[in-house]
Amino acid sequence: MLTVWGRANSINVQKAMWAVAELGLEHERKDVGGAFGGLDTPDYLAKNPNSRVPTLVDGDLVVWESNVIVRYLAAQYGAGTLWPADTAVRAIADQWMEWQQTTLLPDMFVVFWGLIRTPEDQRDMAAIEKSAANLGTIWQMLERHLADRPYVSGSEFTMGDIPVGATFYRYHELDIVRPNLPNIQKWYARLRERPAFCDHVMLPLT
Ligand SMILES: N[C@@H](CCC(=O)N[C@@H](CS)C(=O)NCC(=O)O)C(=O)O
Repeated sequence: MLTVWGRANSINVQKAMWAVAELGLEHERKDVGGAFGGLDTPDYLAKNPNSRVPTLVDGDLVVWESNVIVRYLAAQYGAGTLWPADTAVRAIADQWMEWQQTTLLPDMFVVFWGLIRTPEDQRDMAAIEKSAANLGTIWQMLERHLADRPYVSGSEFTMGDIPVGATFYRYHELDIVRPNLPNIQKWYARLRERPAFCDHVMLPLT
């Protein structure tokens, strides 16, 4: 049985859990991180010296970094579904997974932490508004990409939808100014039809 270590309100844990649920894998999730603590114990550090969540344990394999966990689960258990058989399709899925970490995340971090996890009187609203404006531009890239395909890597839902899908949920829920993103909204409606997305990602922002 798989074990996912990490609190349910972490976006990085949510990506792993969304993949686990899409694949219907028997699993347990153990609460660590955030208010649960436990990331600096010798036992946890032996599994994850990066002292972050999530960590996946699958038999003898211990692996961390959320997008790597999603890729591993897809490759190991989702050949032809989450893990596209066609390497060209897989490259596009991979591309948007990397984009989520390298391009979306920095500004998402500023806005999410600023508005959700920082007391109102300590917020740097200038930084939050600047990052929110940047995000409006950044999301337009995916908006254009989705103009002629229903999912991130083409005609089918794959691992490529998971990191950006989890991030878009948060972006959509935040109290910020957003541009009109009709293609993304149609894709987001498709994601909301997936029970795994609703159960593991569409949680209150805390
Ligand atoms: N690049 C890592 C980042 C992991 C990370 O920063 N996780 C956050 C939660 S989203 C964390 O562990 N924070 C400390 C905590 O939960 O106590 C990944 O994608 O897995």
